[in-house]
Amino acid sequence: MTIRPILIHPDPRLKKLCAPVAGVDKDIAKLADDMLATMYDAPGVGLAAPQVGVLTRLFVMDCVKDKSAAPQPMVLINPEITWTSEETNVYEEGCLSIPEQYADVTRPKEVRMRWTGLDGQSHEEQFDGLWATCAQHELDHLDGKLFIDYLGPLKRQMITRKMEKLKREMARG
Ligand code: K2U
Ligand code: ZN
Repeated sequence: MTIRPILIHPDPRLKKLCAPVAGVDKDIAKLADDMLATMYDAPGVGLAAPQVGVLTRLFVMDCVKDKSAAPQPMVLINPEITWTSEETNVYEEGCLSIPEQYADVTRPKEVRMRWTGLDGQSHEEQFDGLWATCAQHELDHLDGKLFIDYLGPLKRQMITRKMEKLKREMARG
């Protein structure tokens, strides 16, 4: 497995609509393996393919909070939402592509998703808690949407300017 660099906002690749995965093959399996390694290394609880520069509809997540519990890595290929709860909740979200910036985002409290697994089979599951928030956050990435897109224009612009400054400093080394 390879830890891949994570793109930092603003980057046009983070705003693109990702293409469906045509077939589950060894390249997709390698991408998923690298994304899980990159996610755990960050650390994070989710990661979408466009965040490592691959504009395809795949994300990984593992929202197990108890570090003494066994990890529960999930790979969701061509995921789609099949149901959302009326009830919403607010979570202070972050993003590995927008480091050290956090803001409250309101999303449906529970969500059902259908996807293709690495086994090539169709799966469907209902998520709640952090799993629900993370799954919706990652699916947004596949549609070129970032959590800052739910904020007002001034707050979004302030965060973008901070990231532009960070990228200039990173470029200077
Ligand atoms: O997509 C990403 O950037 C990964 C996020 C996923 C995420 C964002 C907001 C809420 C839940 C998940 C990273 O995991 S951000 C780091 C993090 C870690 C623990 C809890 C929340 C966020
Ligand atoms: Zn994110």
